[in-house]
Amino acid sequence: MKIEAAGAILPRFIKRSVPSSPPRSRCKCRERNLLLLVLGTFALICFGTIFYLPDLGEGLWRLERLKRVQKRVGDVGGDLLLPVPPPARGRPGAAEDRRRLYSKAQEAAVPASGGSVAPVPPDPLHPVISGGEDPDPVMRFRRRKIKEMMRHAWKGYVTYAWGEDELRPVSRRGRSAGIFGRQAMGATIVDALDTLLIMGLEEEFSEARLWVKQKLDLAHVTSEVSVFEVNIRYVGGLLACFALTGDALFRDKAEETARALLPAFDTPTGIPYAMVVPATGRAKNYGWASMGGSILSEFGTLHMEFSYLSDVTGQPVFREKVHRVRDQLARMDTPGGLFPNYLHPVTGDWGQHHTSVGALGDSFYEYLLKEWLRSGGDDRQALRMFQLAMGNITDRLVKTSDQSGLTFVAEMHRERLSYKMDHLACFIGGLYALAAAKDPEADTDRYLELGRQITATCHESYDRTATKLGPESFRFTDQVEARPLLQQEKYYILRPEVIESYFVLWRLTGDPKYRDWGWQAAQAIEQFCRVEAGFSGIKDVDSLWPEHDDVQQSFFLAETLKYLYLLFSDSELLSLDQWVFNTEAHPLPIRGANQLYRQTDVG
Ligand code: DMJ
Repeated sequence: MKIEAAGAILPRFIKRSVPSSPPRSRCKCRERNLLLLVLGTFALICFGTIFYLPDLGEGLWRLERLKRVQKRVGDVGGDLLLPVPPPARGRPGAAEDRRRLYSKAQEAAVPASGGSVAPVPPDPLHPVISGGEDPDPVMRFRRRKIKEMMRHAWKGYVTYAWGEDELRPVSRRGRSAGIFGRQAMGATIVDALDTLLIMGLEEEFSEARLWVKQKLDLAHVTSEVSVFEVNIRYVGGLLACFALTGDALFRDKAEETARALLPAFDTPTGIPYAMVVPATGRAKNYGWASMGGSILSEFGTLHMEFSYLSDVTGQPVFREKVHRVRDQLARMDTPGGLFPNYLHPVTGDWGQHHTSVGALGDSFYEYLLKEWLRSGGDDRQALRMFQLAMGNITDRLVKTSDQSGLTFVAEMHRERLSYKMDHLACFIGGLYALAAAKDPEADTDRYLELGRQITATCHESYDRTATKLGPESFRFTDQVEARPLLQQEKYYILRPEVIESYFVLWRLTGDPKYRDWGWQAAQAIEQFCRVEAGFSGIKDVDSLWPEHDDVQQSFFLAETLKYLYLLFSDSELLSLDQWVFNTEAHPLPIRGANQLYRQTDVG
């Protein structure tokens, strides 16, 4: 407020003194007084800012606000208001692709929150897996705030739902998620483990590890669990912890859990069923999925974890299963070059011709590129399929809206386009950018630009709501752009995909606007989703008093908070040159590029 007042004084002072030309002595005296007043105000603010800096809370919130105001007042003394953040240290640049992308981004970027970026080669021998503070005090403050949010989410879960799958933060009880069977299987514990570790929450990590050691036993669950969900959250989470710590407990639990899923693969095609009862091996598909079909985003999202598991256990069975799935897919004709979302595991026929990078399709595309990366470039089949699939998606599904010129990815239903994007589909902005950086044959400029534009569209989907949180789906019609059309599209369940793309784009381009967008989202989550016992999804992103859905999804701790934390960390922390994130944000090491790969030759 003081700064706004100062900003208002300056122009008035200049205006009054010039045209009226008062007597020299009076003018001088008034000038001196005003000047003293302005300088005094600036000195007070600077002193106040510095004084409050060590006091993590208030002072830095104020710094945030000051910074915003500074942006607004522009040149009028702006530099005096805030200390210039120290230059960023050690932004990695070992990979040539990264350097190329980075300098391109620098040309285009309009710095919004300061902090220059100087490429310095990372040390490949010492992957940074915790710490990683950013030199910019604003980023350090934001990161501390995200860590506090993680503590709050965790505490609520520990207090009211320990051992259950998820927390109901409003009614303060546990929630058994169904996708993990009827028994409580501690999904939040396993999903959150690596976030706790990366954030340096050691006590919390230790209590979580103890639960894994004493209680985690998916192999004996007597009800149906989702093969996909168990893989990405449990197997992925445990493997990430094994890589990060070298603690064999995590590897052994990952193996035990993945073994419990293997009966689902016993089909004529090798395409697994969606659900399995671990204790009996009975497997089946969802009744609603196109005539008993398996789902592309589910059976196509196993490769990273299963292949890595084979490498660290020396047991080839896991890799064999997923390679069979891939070989089956690679043999099939794709209608119009697009992969339909359903495939029958017995007949090997496609189901309904519905293609989407949102629900039912999304992470299949993600894993094609990422498994090629994770395998250190070994899995060429994955890269080839990625190039083909994304080439056709880019040609046929990427569209631009009429009024605002927003780029989005449409869906295809039979031969008809549907101009709708799911929140889930927003990961694709980051994926385009990753392909631009890593795929040697990608059209770098085009893919990077698509990554930027689609991410900007997803940001619009947040910015155009009352809460500044994005809806579950948004549309592009004559009436609306990047807005939900139906009431049932308006909910936000703490999903990560938009923030995930901000994170990837920030890492690959260095454009500070992604950090600002991430911070906007974090503040909105804090304002509308935080409740006394944790964080809850909301039912209407357009209501300023939204009703809570009373679920704290485990992916909020695994993904949303982790990506936010990394967004405000130094880029050396879990460098994208050494790690690749599975679809649940669990970091897996890149073979040949990461000392923590921990391959075993046994078996
Ligand atoms: C997560 O479990 C994963 O990101 C998955 O790939 C998609 N859905 C949720 C988050 O929205």
